[in-house]
Amino acid sequence: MNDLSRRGFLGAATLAAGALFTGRATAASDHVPAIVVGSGYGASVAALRLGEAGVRTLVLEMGQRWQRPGPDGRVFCGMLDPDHRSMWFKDRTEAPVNGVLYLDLANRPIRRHAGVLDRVNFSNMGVYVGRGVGGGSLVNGGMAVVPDRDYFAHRFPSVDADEMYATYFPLANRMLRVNRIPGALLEASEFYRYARLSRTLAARAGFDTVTVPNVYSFAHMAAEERGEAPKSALAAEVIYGNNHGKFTLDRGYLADAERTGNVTIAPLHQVTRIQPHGAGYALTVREITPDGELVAEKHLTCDRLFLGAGSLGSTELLLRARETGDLPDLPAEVGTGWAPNGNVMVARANHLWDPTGFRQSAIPVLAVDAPQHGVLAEIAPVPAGIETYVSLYLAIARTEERGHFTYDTTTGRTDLHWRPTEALPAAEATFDRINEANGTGYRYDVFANRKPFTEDFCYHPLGGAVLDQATDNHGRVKGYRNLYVTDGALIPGSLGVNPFVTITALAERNLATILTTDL
Ligand code: FAE
Repeated sequence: MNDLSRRGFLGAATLAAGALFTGRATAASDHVPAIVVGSGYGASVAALRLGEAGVRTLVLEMGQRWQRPGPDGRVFCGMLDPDHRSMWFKDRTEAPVNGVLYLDLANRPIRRHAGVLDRVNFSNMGVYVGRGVGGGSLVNGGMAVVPDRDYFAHRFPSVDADEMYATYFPLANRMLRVNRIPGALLEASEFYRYARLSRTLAARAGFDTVTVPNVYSFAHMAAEERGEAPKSALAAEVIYGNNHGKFTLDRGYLADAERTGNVTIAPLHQVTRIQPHGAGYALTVREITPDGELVAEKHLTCDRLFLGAGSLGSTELLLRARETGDLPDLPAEVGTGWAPNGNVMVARANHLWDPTGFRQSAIPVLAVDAPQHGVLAEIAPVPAGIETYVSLYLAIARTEERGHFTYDTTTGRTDLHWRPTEALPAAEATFDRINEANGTGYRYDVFANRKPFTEDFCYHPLGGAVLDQATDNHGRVKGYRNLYVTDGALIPGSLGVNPFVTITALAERNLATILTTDL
């Protein structure tokens, strides 16, 4: 698709959906051969590969299908003017960056609605996740990074790294349409002044800066800058969705899956319970309206169940099933091995002679590499529309620390037990050095906690049903047959880079084996 505008895509998708709902695997029928829960990266891979193999498959996604423009002509609201489309059933937005000069500029009251971004709040950790057909691909920054090979091999000793790096990472990059920013755009665009400045300051501290590939089309971005394409990245769109330019899963894997004729996607369908049913599973599913009213509670059965509800979603479903006795033979490892990929967000102050630019692309393209501290720090935008002199970073620290989840059967609540100790000192060491080299300091006015570092939220929840621990070496859940995990829950807490390429590649690897041996 050359034109990545959502409105252009709408026509084709509506036709496809119309054709499919006359098809065979719908959320109204009781039994389907395969059900995929969720529609993020791992789920989308499963849906496509099952569909191609001729397996009738139903994808149950709790969020909306983001296609129809609102009265303002946009599918998604902007980051600077959030409305009910922004967040998942909240009274007020909960953006990660609060504002500048201690002013709460980013957040405002909103109507409760099935918005595209959720922040799931535990006692000392807020986890951001995408909600909708396409999962995290709808809201994320699009940074598509293959992990360092040695670190990958360290994290996944049971996985054949040769095969991953020769076959599945390249496949994931192709399927996700990963591209790199052209040098001319990076070096000349005023929208990347903030990134170039951070690169200069990092170099003074002796750190290299690397370019980060992305699924946002840089051809589209260049056309945005020339005024020849509708603006999205250059109009401060990210976290609440991009109206143009980003190759999200609903345009890639999921559209391909629907085209097989075997896959149906049911949005606004949340799976709440999994029980055994013959050799397969029975699911309890809540269908809601976009405003949260219950449409129906459904009971569906399947022969094979693929959990792609994300690290939090898949872990919670399994944990609840084990603790309530629905699936008592699930292993003790379910609910363990979780961590936020060492995420720490950092705000630095720049000198008045070093402006970051009041116009900033919302799509990050550079990262400071600090291997001596085990940190890769993405240079993030602050597209506030005013000069802020703030440099923002998402540091990803390599860590060994892990948390775990518990489920309280009386309240029905899932709790996260998480004590961070490693990521913050690593990020501090990196940015102390950058500040020392440049005679600069930190900003205390940007985050709600009034600190220059935040480790109380993350974008990269990983683990909970870790590969080769809670599952076998290909995502088959231990203790049960025909039950699979296919998403970020498989990843043991830390990757050292942004995770979606790895989640996709690992799901491709696992599905290739499952399809040839199990089906
Ligand atoms: P995920 O994409 O989270 O999809 C899970 C889906 O399951 C969601 O659509 C849920 O609504 C749905 N679901 C959950 N529970 C249920 C249920 N019970 N019933 C039905 N549906 C359910 O899973 N990663 C990168 O690599 N690069 C980036 O630049 C980047 N930036 C990010 C920025 C933001 C703001 C956020 C929030 C995340 C970012 N990430 C980034 C993380 C990335 O999006 C995330 O790792 C993947 O989306 C996780 O993929 P999964 O397949 O695990």
